[in-house]
Amino acid sequence: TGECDTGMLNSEIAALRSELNIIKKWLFFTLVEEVEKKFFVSSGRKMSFNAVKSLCSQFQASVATPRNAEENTAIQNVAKDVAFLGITDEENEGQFVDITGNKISYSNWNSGEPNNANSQENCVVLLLDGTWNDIACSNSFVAVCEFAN
Ligand code: NAG
Repeated sequence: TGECDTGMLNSEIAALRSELNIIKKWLFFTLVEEVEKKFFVSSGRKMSFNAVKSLCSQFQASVATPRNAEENTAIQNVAKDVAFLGITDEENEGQFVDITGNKISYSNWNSGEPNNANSQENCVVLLLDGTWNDIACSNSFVAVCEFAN
């Protein structure tokens, strides 16, 4: 009967849900750093800033942009190497903005940075020690994307 079919479907849905939850936990445990409102994932591959931007947008994600020290550390943990952040001063030299064009309110520059070396550094990388350096956008660094949670 219809009732019976619905019962079978409901228990099948419950079984799939619980299976998905286990897989999600496993993925997060091995690949993901989660903070309050977002999570960070790295492809582990190095590429130019434009390539990182298009890679992240393919997954409806954004380039990792730390808004506080906790997020900065989370990106560091997931990247395991020097990684691009979603911050540039391509529009106005010395005015660092996020991907949406908003002025950043948190920063963690290395001492002496940003220095716009050779007048060519409009992108930002997270160094291994967690501090930031401005760098040419054409250089290749690890891609880290952020997803809304
Ligand atoms: C250079 C960096 C530069 C940084 C400087 C600090 C490259 C290509 N250039 O090696 O961004 O400001 O060190 O001393 O990595």
